[in-house]
Amino acid sequence: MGFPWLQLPFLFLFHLLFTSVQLCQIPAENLQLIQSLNSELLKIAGDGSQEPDPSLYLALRLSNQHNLEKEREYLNRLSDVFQPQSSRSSGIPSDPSHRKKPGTGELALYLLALRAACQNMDTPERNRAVTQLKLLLNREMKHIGHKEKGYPITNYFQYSLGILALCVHNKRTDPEVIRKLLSAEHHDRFNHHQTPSVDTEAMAGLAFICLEQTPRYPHNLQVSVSRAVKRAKAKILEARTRDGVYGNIYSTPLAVQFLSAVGMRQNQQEFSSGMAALRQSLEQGDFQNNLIRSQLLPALYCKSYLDVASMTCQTQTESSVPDLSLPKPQGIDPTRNISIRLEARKASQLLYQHVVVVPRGSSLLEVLEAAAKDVQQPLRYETQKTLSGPMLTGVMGEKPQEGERKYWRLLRHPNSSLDQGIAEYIPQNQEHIILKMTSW
Ligand code: B12
Ligand SMILES: *[C@@H]1O[C@H](CO)[C@@H](O)[C@H](O)[C@H]1NC(C)=O
Ligand SMILES: *[C@@H]1O[C@H](CO)[C@@H](O)[C@H](O)[C@H]1NC(C)=O
Repeated sequence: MGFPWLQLPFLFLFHLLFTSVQLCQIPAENLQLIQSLNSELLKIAGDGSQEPDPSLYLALRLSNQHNLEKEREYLNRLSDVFQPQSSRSSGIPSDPSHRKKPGTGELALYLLALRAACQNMDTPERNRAVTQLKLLLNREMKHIGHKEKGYPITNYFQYSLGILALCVHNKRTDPEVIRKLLSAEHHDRFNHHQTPSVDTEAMAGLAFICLEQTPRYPHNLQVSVSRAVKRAKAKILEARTRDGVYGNIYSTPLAVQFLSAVGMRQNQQEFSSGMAALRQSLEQGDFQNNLIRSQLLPALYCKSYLDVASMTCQTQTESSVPDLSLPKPQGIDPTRNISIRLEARKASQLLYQHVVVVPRGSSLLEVLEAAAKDVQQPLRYETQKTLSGPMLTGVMGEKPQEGERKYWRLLRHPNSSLDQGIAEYIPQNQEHIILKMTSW
């Protein structure tokens, strides 16, 4: 006992290590499930026919297990799409018309991805990407306007992602941009069709925690940021349902990410019940959407997008991800047909109504496809590719005008809003689906 003063810090460190391991303990029976999720995300990353998605890369980086080779390849593909000038591989100068013009959210996700890869940001192109994001955020801010009467060009979810991305890179954001988000949060402006969006609250909350942890703004702004973190936490906890879900099951991954970032742990009931709900839904095969899956994986490891800020890549080691698969929905049953009543409305106008016959297990998208093939009464519709999958953008030639805050909402008669998109939702026999042009 020569140096008794040395023991205390050691004990403290030991305690810290020990508890931090314990605080995100994954029950053995769930581990395989989570590894299956990881494995499926890696398979998608390896599929060259799909456009690379920065949120998928983020998920792989925030996992506890790594296939470093595949992650590196995926990062290269991402850079080729987002910053083709840097393409080292082909040697062919990239066609500027093929260059992606990412919006606020996508650019923010790409910058988060670069941080998750511990990439050196001190290159002209990467600096340009940061400047570009600042520019986009400024445009969004101007669009919101004075007294926060307006809205961002995209939405507050992407606006928050942008602030978060600059923050994890330790880049300065215009304080006025931050103030607008604070004010919107304070005045409950994160609503999509009258219901508060837990996803947006969580993303804004992550941005606020990041700003709180890297104080560099005027004192009064920092005070407001800390208050906003507390408010976001209270609102998210309040959105908890009896099943332990925050908002709906698809906003729960980001809600749990936020709660992790704000310091909640498994030994707190509100947190562990959210986690249990996620695992159970994963087991039931409820998570079919790849974007949501990529928001889910970090949550299951008690991590959040904020954790990329402190990512140290040297300590990550290769650990083979077992080749596993998640449970799938039953799939199409060609031996049984079902009928779906489909209708499309714009205000009081009925644009389309028909009963469509499809094999059981068909997705809503397959119902639309079948309806389009009907000779007597063909449905006309359009979709657009997004990171979340195909979005329904037009029905019978009706599309929201550019800049108009309207969309084709998916409903089940009489008025329940679907919580999945056309590619994932599986209607049951005799269901009555309404496509309704709605403001948001
Ligand atoms: C903002 C938002 C909207 C806005 C988007 C408009 C806009 N210009 O911003 C509005 C209100 C229109 C909307 C609509 C819908 N949404 Co929404 N939306 C979001 C939110 C909060 C952020 C999306 C975003 O900006 N992402 C960031 C950028 C970088 O990614 P992106 O792919 O480029 O973003 C575009 C797409 O996400 C698209 N989009 C938005 N929602 C959806 C849903 C689906 C299924 C698809 C394919 C595309 C899509 O709009 C974005 C902007 O153009 C997410 C939350 C989340 N956790 O991701 C929910 C979320 C993606 N939406 C969801 C749902 C269910 C819908 C609807 C199907 C609801 C309905 N019953 O009609 C509709 C889509 C219907 C259709 N026509 O296909 C779910 C999806 C769950 C799942 N299982 O996949 C989420 C996760 C919310 C939730 N927790 O329930 N949404
Ligand atoms: C299902 O419907 C299609 C189209 O109407 C028809 O061709 C097919 O024979 C039906 N299948 C069954 C099993 O009834
Ligand atoms: C749906 O309609 C019922 C009956 O008209 C009503 O009581 C309920 O509030 C409505 N729900 C929503 C989400 O609009």
